[in-house]
Amino acid sequence: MTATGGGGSYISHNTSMAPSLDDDNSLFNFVVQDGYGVKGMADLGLSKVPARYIQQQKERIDKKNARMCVLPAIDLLKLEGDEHDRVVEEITRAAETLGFFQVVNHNVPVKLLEKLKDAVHLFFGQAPEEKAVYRKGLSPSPLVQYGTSFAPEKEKALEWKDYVSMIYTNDAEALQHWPKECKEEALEYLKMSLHMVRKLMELLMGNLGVKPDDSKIDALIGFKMVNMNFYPTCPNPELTIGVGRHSDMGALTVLVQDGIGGLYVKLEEDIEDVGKKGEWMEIPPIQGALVINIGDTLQIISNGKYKSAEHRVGTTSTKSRVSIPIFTMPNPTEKIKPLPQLAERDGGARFREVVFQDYMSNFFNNAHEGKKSLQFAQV
Ligand SMILES: O=C(O)CCC(=O)C(=O)O
Repeated sequence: MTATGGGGSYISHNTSMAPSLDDDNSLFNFVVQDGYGVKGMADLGLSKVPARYIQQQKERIDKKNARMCVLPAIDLLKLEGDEHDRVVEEITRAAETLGFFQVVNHNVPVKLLEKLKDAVHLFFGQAPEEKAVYRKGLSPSPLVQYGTSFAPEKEKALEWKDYVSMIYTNDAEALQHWPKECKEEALEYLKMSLHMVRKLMELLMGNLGVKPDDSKIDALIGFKMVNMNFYPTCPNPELTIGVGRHSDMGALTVLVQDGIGGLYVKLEEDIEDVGKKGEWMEIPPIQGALVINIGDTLQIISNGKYKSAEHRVGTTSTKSRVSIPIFTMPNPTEKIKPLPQLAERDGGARFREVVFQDYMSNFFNNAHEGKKSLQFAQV
């Protein structure tokens, strides 16, 4: 079977190292097992995507009809002045509706964000064997994992993305184990972003009527991971996706995207001045801004008041795209459940108590499927 229905070769040049892309097993071994990734495959010079990457119609992104989310970035500097209350209101409203917002004046130097994006290109621009040392099960450190797609063994169609995940334990281990091409930039980005994450958590918890204290916030963001995503150019962007529909499982995600675009969020309900329930909107790249999104953990503890955002990523045929999310999550042993005062006020808890490790295992053991992950905790 071929990508676009016709027979023949996928590869227009450089065939000496090419696997047979008409053969699903050969393709899977090359891209996933051998660690060539989508980039290694795309570098062969594909004229069309292999069948394993063709999404069902309902998963494809109708880019022509998707609107841009026009909400302006929130200026965090204004939290310090007269407009404090209005800015808090903007943040909490975004958390209660779209689950996504962008921020500027976040205190992470814009120059650092630029260096970080360059570092991502440096890492993924290496020869496949340099990256493949970090493959699952082979990586010299449990803190670092390189891979492709999200759950390749489980997915009906593979995602057009390579990634490297770096778990944070402490600075020394990060500098010792994270890949040398990006470790300094990634660590600096994480540490500088965490000030903002704490501040946002304080505001969001405060809005739930919880007096923010450090230990409560630590419990919700104790586990931190920086991912670097690389989306190679794709010959058939209309047929593929970079990341399938999902919500993040943690508390807050911070994300830098480059200028290519392609991040879409779904409206869970009608939102005044934004759009209609069920609509997908693109979160436009804003130079120097960070994207923040609410994860399932905040939806659970707020008893559904905050909305984890269902989102996905498209592909493009013009330029490769990079993004760098920081996932902040509860520690694996942490138990999460709706805050008792909210459950009481709402006439019952909408989610059961879950040990975060179990939530994570369920998340990673399934292919992306929108907000289905949240069902694991639903009562
Ligand atoms: O690349 C992006 O903009 C989003 C990435 C994402 O959703 C993820 O890595 O889970």
